Amino acid sequence: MQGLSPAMRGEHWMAIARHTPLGVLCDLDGTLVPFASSPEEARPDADAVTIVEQLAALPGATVAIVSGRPKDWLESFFPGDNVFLVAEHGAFRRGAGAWQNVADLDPSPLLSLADELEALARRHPGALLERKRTTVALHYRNVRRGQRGELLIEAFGIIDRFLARHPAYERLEGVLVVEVRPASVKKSSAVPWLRGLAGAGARLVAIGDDVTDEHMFQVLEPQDESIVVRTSGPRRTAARWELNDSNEVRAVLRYFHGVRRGHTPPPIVLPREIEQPSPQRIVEGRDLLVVSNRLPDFRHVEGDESERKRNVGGLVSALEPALRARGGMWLGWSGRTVADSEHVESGIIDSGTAQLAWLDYRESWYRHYYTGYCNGTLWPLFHSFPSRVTFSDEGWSAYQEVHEELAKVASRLVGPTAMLWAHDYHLLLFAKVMRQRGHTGPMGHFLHIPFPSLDIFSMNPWAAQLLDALLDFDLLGFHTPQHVQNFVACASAMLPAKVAEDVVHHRGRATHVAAMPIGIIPDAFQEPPEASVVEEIEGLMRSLGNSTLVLGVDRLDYTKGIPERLIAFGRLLELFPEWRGKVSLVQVSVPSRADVPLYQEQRATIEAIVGRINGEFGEAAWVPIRYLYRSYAKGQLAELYRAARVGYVTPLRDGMNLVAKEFVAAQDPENPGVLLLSQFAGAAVEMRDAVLTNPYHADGMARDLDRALRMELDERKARHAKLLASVQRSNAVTWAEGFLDALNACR
Ligand code: ADQ
Repeated sequence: MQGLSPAMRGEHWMAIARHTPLGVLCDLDGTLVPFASSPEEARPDADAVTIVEQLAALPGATVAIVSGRPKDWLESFFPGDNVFLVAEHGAFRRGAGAWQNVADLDPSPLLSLADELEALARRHPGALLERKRTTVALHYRNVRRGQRGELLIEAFGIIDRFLARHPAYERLEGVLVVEVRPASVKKSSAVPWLRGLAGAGARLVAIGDDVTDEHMFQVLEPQDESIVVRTSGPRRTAARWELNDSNEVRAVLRYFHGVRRGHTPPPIVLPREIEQPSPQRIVEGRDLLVVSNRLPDFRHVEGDESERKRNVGGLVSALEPALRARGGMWLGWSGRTVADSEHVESGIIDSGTAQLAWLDYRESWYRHYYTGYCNGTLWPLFHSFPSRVTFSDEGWSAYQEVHEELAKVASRLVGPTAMLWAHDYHLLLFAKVMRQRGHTGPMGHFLHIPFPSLDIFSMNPWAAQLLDALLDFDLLGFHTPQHVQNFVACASAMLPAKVAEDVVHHRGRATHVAAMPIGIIPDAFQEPPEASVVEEIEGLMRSLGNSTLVLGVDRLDYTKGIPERLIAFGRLLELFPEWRGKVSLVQVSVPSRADVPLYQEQRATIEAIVGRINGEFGEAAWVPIRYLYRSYAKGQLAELYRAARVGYVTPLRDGMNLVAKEFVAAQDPENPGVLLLSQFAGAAVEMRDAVLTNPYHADGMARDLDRALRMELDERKARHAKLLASVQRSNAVTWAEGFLDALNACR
């Protein structure tokens, strides 16, 4: 039925308009009524009411207004009972008789949520909270674009906490509104209801603009029609037809009325057929595409569990508001591999937190691209571990091939002027392959790991190609000024590129470079812990003989300096025997890249050192080191951080290190722990009030640990207050918004 000619389209709609029984389900806001700056101002005018009432009055036609609005409000516009009403997304409905309460849910838990969201809305100019009987809706249409991110991140925090306690509710995002409502109540329930009221053989036409209207579209039957109203621009839809705005919706309803009354319709607007996107094709006009190796929150991911968890925590929280506010999408690897002989699948899913476009990798890409060039070449090289680097031609070929494939998918997903943001060492060639495909929109890259010095970087046989490709981006973001300087030094030494302040000129293009240290969402580590979490961590402390806790938390990776940290802890027990029996180190390592031999070796090395130190110093009632090879949920980590006297964060090299920031955020300001931080973590640039240490020097680190353990409360409080202020000021949301603003400004 796709691709009807104009004449056939006319006939098709004429047949529908004449059909008896005909049922129409029409949304109000954004559909029959244009959006206004506040929900109070958006109300059906006399024209809208008349059109609906006239159509509903005709024999064989049944019309329901299906809205998220409260029932009394709807009834004030449509008092007569020939127009059927569905309020609060289906919680209440009025057919020919009295209102029915369909949901029958106790709305009282929503009251405190509404109070909290209202208080939040008051702090954000333009935000507005709408309270309904069974739902609350936070409208942010009037909040300035650059400020929506901060509002949303706080709002999602509040809502997610509520949902954890009240699973019968769900969060639903509409057009610049986020709503919390009973999960069992959806507009889809109106469809069978109206079908029953319309009578046997009915054809239904559902019209709406919002994601809540998609629920109706999804349950229609083949004889029915669905029309999406593009009030807020393009988005993915299950609808077959589209209209531009409420004027066109009214014109179509008038047309139905006219045809059913036997009039020859005037020159009319008819719904236009939507070219249905294939799974790989999305409507152009989306203005932001984020590309990273791993997708956030991707349920089907196999393999490296740790990286998925990591993505879920950090980057996705940072980028989610930006993606939402810009109608963006996220492209990356599904985590699945297919045999080289098989077709490479790609597709799109809605994860609930973001719209995700995924791509499977060939097995040879996994081997040569992911574990090869990315994690066997670039990761150790960029962390200045040249002895761990392997170079292979196959790796470099696969690196280019995966970029080509990703570019092919990306250019189907967005138009040539969209903004693209690529992440990390997996995607250094991304701008180049996109430019080759004619992409003209702004493109930025953020490197999450360090950029090494010239002598190290130039060991890479393809160093010049990488630099040349990086200069196809408009903006390159790094964690620290040192990483920026290293990049600029490499570009000026290895390419005929000219550097003027923070701009590198090459091949007639200008690339801006900047240090933009990433942050965390501090609130996420400051929430009061759940009782079960407190119990679990208290149990752990008891098992340590209630000694003072020194805590290490990392992905298991040789860059994190875990063996060096354990050895230095052993030196503490030798150099300062007074700590024996009084202090324990808990090292939590989340499994990572576990199928790479180097990482397996790390694990064995660590376990051997733990065994040696525990064997040497351990006593019946005291374990010096507890090694936990597992992942923890955020709430558990926060409670562990709070329980620790020292945050022992000593990577040999790290782009930033978020654990350092999380540790600070989680502390009790009245009795904070001390952050012992490697001078080689990017975080050391901003966190000068930590105790900085050199992880290569075991005795020095043991002395620094002793100092941290002995630090008096006044000094701990003073250092913590300054660290916390910086963690709060420069957070994940300001980082993401800052990057996107800078990228905008490049053009
Ligand atoms: P990573 O190398 O993964 O990130 P890091 O910044 O410390 O390093 O982030 C690790 C994350 O994993 C933290 O959010 C932490 O809470 C979490 N995590 C660690 N151990 C865990 C465990 N056992 N259970 C649950 N969660 C655990 C890369 C770069 C860093 C840079 C970040 C962001 O290598 O230098 O800071 O990206 O840019």
